Amino acid sequence: MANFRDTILEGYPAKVFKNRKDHIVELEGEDNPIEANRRTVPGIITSRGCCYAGCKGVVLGPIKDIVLITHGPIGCGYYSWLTRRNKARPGSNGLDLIPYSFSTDMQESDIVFGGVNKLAKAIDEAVEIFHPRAVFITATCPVGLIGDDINAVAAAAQKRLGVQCVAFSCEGYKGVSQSAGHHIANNQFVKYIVGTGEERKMGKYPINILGEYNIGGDAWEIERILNKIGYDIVCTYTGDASVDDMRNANRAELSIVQCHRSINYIAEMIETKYGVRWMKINFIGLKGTMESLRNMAKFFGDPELIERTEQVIAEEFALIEDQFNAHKERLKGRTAALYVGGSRSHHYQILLNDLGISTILAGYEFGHREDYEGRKVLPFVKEDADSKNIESITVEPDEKNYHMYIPKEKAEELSKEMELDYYNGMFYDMKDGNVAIDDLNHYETEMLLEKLKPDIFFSGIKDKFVAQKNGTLSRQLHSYDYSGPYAGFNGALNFARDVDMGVHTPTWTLVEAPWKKNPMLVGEVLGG
Ligand code: CFM
Ligand code: HCA
Repeated sequence: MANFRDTILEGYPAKVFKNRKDHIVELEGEDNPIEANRRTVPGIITSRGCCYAGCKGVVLGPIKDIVLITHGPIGCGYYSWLTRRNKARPGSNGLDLIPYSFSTDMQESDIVFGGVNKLAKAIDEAVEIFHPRAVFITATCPVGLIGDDINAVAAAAQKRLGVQCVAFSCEGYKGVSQSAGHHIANNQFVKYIVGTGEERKMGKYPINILGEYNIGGDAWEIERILNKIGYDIVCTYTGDASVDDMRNANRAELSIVQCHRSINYIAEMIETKYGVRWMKINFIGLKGTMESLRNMAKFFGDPELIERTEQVIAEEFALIEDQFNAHKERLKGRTAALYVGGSRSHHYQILLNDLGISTILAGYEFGHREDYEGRKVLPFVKEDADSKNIESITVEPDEKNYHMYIPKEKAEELSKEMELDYYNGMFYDMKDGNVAIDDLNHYETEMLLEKLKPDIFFSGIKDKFVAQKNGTLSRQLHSYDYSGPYAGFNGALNFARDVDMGVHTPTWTLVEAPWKKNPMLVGEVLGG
């Protein structure tokens, strides 16, 4: 029988075959190159979003004390309004503007005659009513097409109103996915936000949490654990974030990076500009959480912190262990397929593994090659190698970057020594014979459900019901289906409970896919 990859590819006409063949990989051995971060075939039903979604919705969306204006027709603002479940509550300045959707609601006349006056008026109105700590303006496709100069509008408004106004030229059509939007947001942060904060007294072990967006309350659970250990959290980018805290990111000693895809740029830029070192961590899964906490303590190298970390790990684990194991007992041996943006398809394999569930297929919507294949980097290597935890390691540094590329064998040897295995891509946690698919489309989704028959399909809203109607349990790994948090110790238990309920609900005995009863018409590709 043809293998799964061939079975998928057989269904494609020649041109599509040529495009898709390198995006689908059956893993074998060490070296598994995959095509990623490329333009989607027009007409294929992709689950990807756009540049505006990555900038406005993902990176800027969770900041609670700014007015975030969508300059464009109302749909873009409306469909990115509260769908991501990035939770927030008012901070010390009392502001939480997350429930609002601000848009200039561009009409035909604005497209023809220009929308800058309407935008300026919208900024005036919003500042007068809401008194935000800053105004961020995001561009949608027509803004770039008609040439509205949002940077000039922002500069004039800032002068007029005395409130910081920053423009983000994240027109939806830029790049090939959300990923371009992340990069644009990161660039503006470094240019206009980081390093503009008021001096504040720093506590012990000051850190930034980067790439954590508080979906379903994840950041709150991570912060709870870190506070308990004794870290001073300077700011979070950008879950439940205050822009004024974000301004002080340069004052931390370490940035921990949860989602690498959306925020790696800023981690590196803050390090280059201000010398704040960064470390990739993962608070999804028990093993991930424990290892991350230990690596952080090791970075600071203080014996007191190392001891306190072990204490908190033991305490937290003891609180959930019995219940977690009870769920594990009911779940182990199941199989899963995962398809999420650019980070979770890797992280959740670690939590599933804690539960004895193996991942047979995984893919990213917009991950880059390094998110799959890994990027062999060594953190904290400076020319003078002054870091506390690498005294015994000498490596030739490259010209500029402390996070250097080094030979693979050397990287593996060193990362073993330092117990830092989070610089690996998703393939590191997958086995031979597992399948990886980049930018999975709906035809491929149906094929995977039919041929690989995973017990659970973890993905997003666009394919959820394809799986459910097929009789396969679906859980959303973007929004957590109204549940969460899933990060940290309590999050792992919530996840185990939700998956256990989903797998064992008696509903499945009552569901029969319509095509199991009645024959259906099957389309045929002509000229393929
Ligand atoms: Fe990072 Fe994210 Fe993800 Fe992402 Fe997203 Fe998201 Fe995601 Mo949806 S920032 S890459 S652009 S972890 S919104 S919180 S769930 S696709 S895997
Ligand atoms: C986005 C946001 C999204 C979409 C989720 C989904 C999110 O990419 O614009 O498709 O279910 O997490 O809210 O990724």
